[in-house]
Order: sequence, then C-alpha cells, then structure tokens
Amino acid sequence: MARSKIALIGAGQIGGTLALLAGLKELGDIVLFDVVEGTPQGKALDLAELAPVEGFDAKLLGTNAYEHLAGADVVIVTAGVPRKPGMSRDDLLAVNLKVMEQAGAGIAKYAPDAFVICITNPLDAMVWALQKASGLPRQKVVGMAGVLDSARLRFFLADEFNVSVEDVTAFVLGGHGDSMVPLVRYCTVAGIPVPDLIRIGWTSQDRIDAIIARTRNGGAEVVELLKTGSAFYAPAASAIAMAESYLKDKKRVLPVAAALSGEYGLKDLYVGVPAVIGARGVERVVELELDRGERAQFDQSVAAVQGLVDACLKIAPDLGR
Ligand code: A3D
Repeated sequence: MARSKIALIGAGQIGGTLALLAGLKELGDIVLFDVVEGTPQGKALDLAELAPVEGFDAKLLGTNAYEHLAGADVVIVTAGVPRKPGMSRDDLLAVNLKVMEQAGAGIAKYAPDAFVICITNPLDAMVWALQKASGLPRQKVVGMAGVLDSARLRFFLADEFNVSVEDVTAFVLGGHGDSMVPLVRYCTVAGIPVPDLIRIGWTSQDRIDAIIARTRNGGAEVVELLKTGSAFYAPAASAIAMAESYLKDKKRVLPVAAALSGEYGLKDLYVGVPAVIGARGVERVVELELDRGERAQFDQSVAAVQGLVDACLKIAPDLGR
C-alpha cells in the first residue's frame, strides 16, 4: 500500500512541528509549502536528516510551488501572518483571508480529495473562508481549536487533582479563544464528572472557575511568556490527532470547528462541536442538549463567530455565493 501524503501549507513554527510529529508517527510522506524561499526546504532537509536517528521512513519535500501538493491525503493550513503592533483584529482578518483564498485555490487544483485542517487565526472565520475558497465538501474541511482548548483544560485539571492527564477528559464547545464554552459537567476523571469531585471535596467551585478562566486565556498566557509568536507544540499535536483519526479511520470523537447544517439551530457556520472524525472526514456531529446558561454562552460564542464571518463577507462578498 502506498504511503499517505501530508501537505503542510505554512512552514512556520506550527508547520515545522507538524512535519516533525507526522514523521515521528510515520503518518506518511510530507510536503512543506511556504511563500518564503528556503524555509520549507531547510526544514524539510533538517527533518530528513533527523529521520535516521528516530528511525522513521518518510519522503520530506520543502517547496514554494503549490503543484507539489498533488495527491495529498491531508492538508494542514497554518499559513498567514500573526498580529503585529498597530494591527487590529480586522486588519489581520483581511490579510489572512487573502492567504486562505490562495491556499483554497491551491488545494482545489492539486488536492481536491484531501481532508483539510485549518489552524490559521481567526480560526472559525478562516476555516469558513478556506472551505468556500476551495469548494471542497464541507465534511472534508475542519478547523483545529477544540482539541487544543480541551487539552489545556485537561492539563490544568490533571494538575489540580494530581492525577494522570490520560485519565482526564474535558469538553469545550463554541468558538476559539475568549468565547469558548467549557462544559464542566462533561469534564471527568476516569469517568467521574468534575461536579461530583467538587462534592466529595477534591476541589472547589472557585478553583474550577479559575481553571476555566485560565483555559480561555490559554493562548494569551503562552504568548505573554514567549514574547514573540504564539503556542506551537500543543496546536501542532492537536491537528496531528485529527489527521491521524482521518488517515486511520479511527473515528475519534474530537471537538473540532465543523460546518453545521442545522445542528444547534445553525447553518453555514463553522463552530466548535464534538464530532466523529473518520475516513469520510466529519462523519457525525454530536448535538447535545444545553441548559439555559450553557445555551446563552454558546449563543454569545456563535455571535462572535458570525461577526468574523460577516467581516470576511464585507471584504470578499464572492465567498458567500
Ligand atoms: P508562523 O511561524 O508565523 O508561520 C506562518 C507561516 O505562514 C510563515 O512561515 C509564513 O511565511 C507563512 N505564510 C505567510 N503567508 C503565506 C502564504 N500566502 N502562503 C503560504 N505560506 C504563507 O506562525 P505559527 O506557525 O506560529 O502559527 C500559524 C497560524 O496558526 C497563525 O495564524 C496563528 O495565529 C494560528 N494559531 C492558531 C491556533 C488555534 O488554536 C486555532 C493556535 C496557535 C496558532
């Protein structure tokens, strides 16, 4: 059986880490694409030279040409620019929207059968734009945010309870960042819901509230420490978990930004929801009943996502057609 092919559009901090993890997990051959000359080529060569040490077989190619995406099974998009001083969120949105249009056209031409994972921010709007620009089926284009947000929450909870991260599950809904909706009643330690652990005195509601606030602020906390750039190890690992579930048809249930078609009363919008990721892409969205408070938070999160999509439509009205 031929090896799978994983194409990475954007060979920056996350792109390089994605290539490393895909290699270590032997997910397939890897193409690193970037507009900067030398960066993808240098990273691909460095990683090819790491392969004998780690003992994995993969072809690694660095390129500035979209044609090398040809036949990719998975495409992960991190291309774009981060916010610079003096730049508003909307300025960033306009710049990265153009990048999504280019990436979408490249994917449509060379890798129309791929499963596409978007990581570029502002995530929920960029994945929407990427799907529109590529014209790929909606179940084959997803955004990575929830796996990362819930991994952060899992880490904080494991630390709080002094238990293995493996035994902690966490659950987040909604858009990425400030407006995410963590559902504490669905966070568990070995199947025991966190509210039960509060009741038996393992922690307090105040401490859980502080953990939720820290999770919402998780990206900013890393940015403040790094001073240049944003988190890249955990975001890359999160996208690789999604790619692996698709390539191996694992059917993992992961929180992803998925295109909704009526679920949660929403249409034509990408929002973070739990979904089954298998060989057909997003195979099923889990639609939960939310209580009043959760629904209010979810609606607020959806409104923030809708605002970003509206801003995209103002800049590029054609995407709406
Ligand atoms: P960075 O290291 O700057 O890499 C981005 C790469 O994109 C650079 O190598 C650029 O040269 C390249 N690039 C710019 N324009 C183009 C283009 N038109 N075509 C191809 N490549 C291009 O950033 P990073 O890897 O740290 O982060 C990448 C993106 O992920 C950013 O938008 C971050 O905000 C975002 N991010 C999202 C999350 C989520 O959880 C959603 C987490 C962390 C980062």
